[in-house]
Amino acid sequence: MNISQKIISQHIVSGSLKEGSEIALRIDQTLTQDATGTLAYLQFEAMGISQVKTQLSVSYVDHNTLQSGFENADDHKFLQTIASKYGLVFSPAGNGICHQVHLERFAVPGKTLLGADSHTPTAGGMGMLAFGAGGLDAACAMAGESFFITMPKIVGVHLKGRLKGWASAKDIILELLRIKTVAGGRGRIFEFFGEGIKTLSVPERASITNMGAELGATTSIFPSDEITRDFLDKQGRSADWIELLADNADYDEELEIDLSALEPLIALPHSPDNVRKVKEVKGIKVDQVCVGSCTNSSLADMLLSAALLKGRKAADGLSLVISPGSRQVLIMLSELALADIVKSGARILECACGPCIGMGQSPKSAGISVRTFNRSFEGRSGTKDARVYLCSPEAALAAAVSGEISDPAEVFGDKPKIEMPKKFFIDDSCFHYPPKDGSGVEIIRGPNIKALPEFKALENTLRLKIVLTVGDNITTDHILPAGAKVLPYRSNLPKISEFTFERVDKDFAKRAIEAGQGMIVGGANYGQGSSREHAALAPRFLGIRIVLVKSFARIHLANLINFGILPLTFGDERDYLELKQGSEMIFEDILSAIESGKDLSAKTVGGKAIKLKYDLTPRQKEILFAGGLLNLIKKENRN
Ligand code: MIC
Ligand code: SF4
Repeated sequence: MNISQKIISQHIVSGSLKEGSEIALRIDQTLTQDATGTLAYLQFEAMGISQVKTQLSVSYVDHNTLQSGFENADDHKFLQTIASKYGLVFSPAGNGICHQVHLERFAVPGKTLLGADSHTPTAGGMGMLAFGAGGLDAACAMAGESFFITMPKIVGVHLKGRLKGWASAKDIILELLRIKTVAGGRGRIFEFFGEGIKTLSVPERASITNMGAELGATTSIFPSDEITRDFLDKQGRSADWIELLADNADYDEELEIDLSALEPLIALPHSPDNVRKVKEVKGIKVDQVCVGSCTNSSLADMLLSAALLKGRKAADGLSLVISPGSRQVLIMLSELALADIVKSGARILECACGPCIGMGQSPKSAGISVRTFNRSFEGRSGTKDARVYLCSPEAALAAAVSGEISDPAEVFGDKPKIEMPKKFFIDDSCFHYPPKDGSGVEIIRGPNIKALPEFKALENTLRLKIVLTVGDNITTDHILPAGAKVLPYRSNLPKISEFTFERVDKDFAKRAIEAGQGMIVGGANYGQGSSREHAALAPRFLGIRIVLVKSFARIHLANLINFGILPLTFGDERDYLELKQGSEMIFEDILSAIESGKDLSAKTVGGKAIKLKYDLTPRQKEILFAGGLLNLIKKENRN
């Protein structure tokens, strides 16, 4: 078996390993972050369970760390107290980005991890089968429920040779994005093998599996080998190591990347798959450079940054910001080389997501920002007309020093060799561990924490206004933006709903409310990007009952179903052009048709029949008929 099959077969509760069949998996660990966690825990609480049932569940605060009002601080306190009550480890603001910290302190090869964040597959760099999901799915896993997915195709990515010159691990995943695009990973696990993997450290592997999320992949994974063992030894966690290797390289699909042929790459605005060679776009003037995020904030990334900045200055007028990924990284960097970074004129940010999620550091109007991050969607930086480029720390710092996109070899000459310390600095005293019995802990809820409304189930016959028509590759950042202005309302659904589709059409929320009940029409890969369930919940709150598109991204599709929105696709994609914003569609006997597995169609008001498709498992149908997963769980608990 390959390693994905091995871990799946050890965790499978129902279903078979046959591609396309629905499988239920036992989840060993969960993680949440503060922007998704507040809702996840409100939902967990509603399930009426006294303790989490996983081997380990960690609640991180890393997204909404700016406290420019009481809202985020309220959320932090809520998260801390609810973690103590239900038996979770709590990682407060300042400890670092969930994925980086989890890799360092908690990820275990061979186990399963479900995280309420789309970049949870970062732990795949450690040989863990790690999935991103909505907060409600994470809450269910904490309650001991299985996680349901459609058995993906396993793609074997053969890494040949070794990286040369200035090419880096980031360029491997950028190359994969160039080949496969942001939709190319749907329904697939990317499993890496070949002699090339032996040249990559765990944090390098994690940069690759992290950005597998941008392929739309179910997850990505590396074997657990001697390199993994070395990383765990240095983290004082030798006992967590197991060897996990593929017995044979038998994959549903295969592709090959010759590492020795790679050179520095860069994704141009506004999509992570818009990849070119750095050389091809050199000379573009740059206003801001950001190094960090869960993709590139490991100690190795930071030490390399320090080595490149030593004795150099950030270009005149350019803003250089650096965010180490964790407290561990920052402590070690400060002992080894932080001064070299500070002397260059760089600004050091706290160990958090920061600029990656628009929590500060928005570029100037029409600014050009070069970032080591994983997403560059329009407006995500907080500046609507900014242009964000994605690349490795090497290429980003070449831009920082020269003031324009540049070939690192021309700016720095030969690449310096980074000496990694023999041991990491270990101090877990900044985590809050739960008491043995949390029943007496009082959960503190500030005024920003609002209870979730109850949602009614779908009706059999519906007349819905098309409140919005959008094109291909709509991201969850389009549907429900993040950033310093919106993020503080992640635990306040009525308020955050006002921002739905704000960047696409600022009247959307108003029109949806006026329509009473409505629908959205979209193109291919609808809902790519983040796992935020607010992108399903907020439209539902505004009365959206159906989303009809050419195709969906995995996590968003699951979130729509979880909140009782019916996801449909076109039977004939040419009909997409027939459906105009503002017109109405009539759906008759939809539930009975779906229940009995019959063909589905709807009519426009003009009388044209539109063929529709639905691809729902029996369990997903049950969720939809109940009006959402939480309704279903409550119903099951009552029975
Ligand atoms: C992101 O990178 O978009 C986020 C913010 O980490 C999200 C989660 C969220 O929206 O809270 C993700 O990747 O899932
Ligand atoms: Fe945080 Fe950015 Fe990573 Fe999302 S992608 S977890 S916002 S650092």
